[in-house]
Amino acid sequence: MRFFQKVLVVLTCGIAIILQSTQMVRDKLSSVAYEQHLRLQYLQSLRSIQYTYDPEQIFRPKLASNSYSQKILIDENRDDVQIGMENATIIMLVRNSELEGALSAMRSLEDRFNKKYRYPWTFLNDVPFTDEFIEATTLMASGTTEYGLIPSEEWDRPPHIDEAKFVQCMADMVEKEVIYGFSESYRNMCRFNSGYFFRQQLVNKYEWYMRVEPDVEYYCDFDYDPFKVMRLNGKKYGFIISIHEYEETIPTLYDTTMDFFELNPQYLHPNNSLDFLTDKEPFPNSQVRMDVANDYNLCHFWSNFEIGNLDFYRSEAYLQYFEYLNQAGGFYYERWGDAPVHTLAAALLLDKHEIHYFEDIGYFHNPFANCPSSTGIRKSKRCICDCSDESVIDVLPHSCVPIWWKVGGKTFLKDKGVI
Ligand SMILES: Nc1nc2c(ncn2[C@@H]2O[C@H](COP(=O)(O)OP(=O)(O)OP(=O)(O)O)[C@@H](O)[C@H]2O)c(=O)[nH]1
Ligand SMILES: [Mg+2]
Repeated sequence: MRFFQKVLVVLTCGIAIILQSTQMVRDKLSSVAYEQHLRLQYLQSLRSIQYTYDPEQIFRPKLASNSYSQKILIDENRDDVQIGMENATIIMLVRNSELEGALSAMRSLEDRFNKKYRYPWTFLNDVPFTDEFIEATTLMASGTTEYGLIPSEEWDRPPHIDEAKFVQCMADMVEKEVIYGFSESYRNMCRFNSGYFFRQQLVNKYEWYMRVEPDVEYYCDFDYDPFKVMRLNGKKYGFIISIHEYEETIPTLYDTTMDFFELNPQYLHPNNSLDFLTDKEPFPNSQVRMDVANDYNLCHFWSNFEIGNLDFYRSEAYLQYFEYLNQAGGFYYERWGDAPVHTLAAALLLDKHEIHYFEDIGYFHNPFANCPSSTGIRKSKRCICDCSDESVIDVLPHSCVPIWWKVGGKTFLKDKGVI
């Protein structure tokens, strides 16, 4: 090759290399600029979400952007209009710190029941709910949600409770290792659930309630509207699990209740369920003996699941009964639970036929469960539960359900054709 030809080849290659690297630099520069542009856009959109986020506009939360869905924000047209026809709400008293358990319980109830009816949820708390709690629970609910702050007079220890006596009683319970004996807030909760949940401003407009607690689980589809079933059948109080209460938490509750009815015999229903409270006959093959100091057998409806009529609690009879207990001070000097209080009231103020055992609803609140015993019901309601599991308490010795069957009568609404 001649000298000039060689120079020409070298020059051409050199120019090509220079051109290519310039292009690469240009590409690189533009991709950096593009990245910066994207980053800026992302930050701006984040900021705008952050600054425009308004708890009042709760249906516009920030959701993950790596979604296959076109819409980054929740569908504005989401339909939360109630379908169920009853004047009812699902109530959860809950702490902000229990958000995860609240969502889990909501998810279970929504999937098994409420998404077909969209009954509204009412959340109650002794401190304001956080935005995080409001946002997450609003998104989990199929219906509307409301959030109430409990007035201090209805939550905190009332002034008529003697401070020194209360401190001493609590110390005694701690020594005896009584369950939750150490906790003042647990006592506040029990008094609130006994006497005030049904008087909250947000609850006043409703006639029916279902109580839900964080971390509970519903094992089966509800294939009917329990509020409607209650109304159509003249029921006022519905339960799932019934067990014996710890005697040390309520040493004087039964006697105080009897004192009340002695003073107010007009409130005692002529067709009451007193036998359910006093039947102490041991179950066949059971070692459980009810050696209680008074006539009460300690049976109570477990109140973490309840479906009830709010007018029952608003009745003069219940309000008077609660106030009598409140003045007696046992919510603080002892550790009266709302479950035995509701039970004694329902058993004595209501006709026994106004109380309903929802045996076909599968349910779990640690450590006990209800799993429908009929195979047909379990299959048709798509239950996920094992009736032989040790948590399933319905006919175990500590269950009071057999006593309820004996006293309240074992009737199935399905047989009557009303479900
Ligand atoms: N806001 C608020 N809610 C409470 C407080 N204490 C209890 N709760 C709620 O009251 C209900 C009953 O309380 P739990 O602690 O579950 O009482 P329990 O069912 O007797 O006992 P566990 O076996 O612990 O479930 C639940 O829904 C709790 O979230 C409290 O101090 N503040
Ligand atoms: Mg609980």
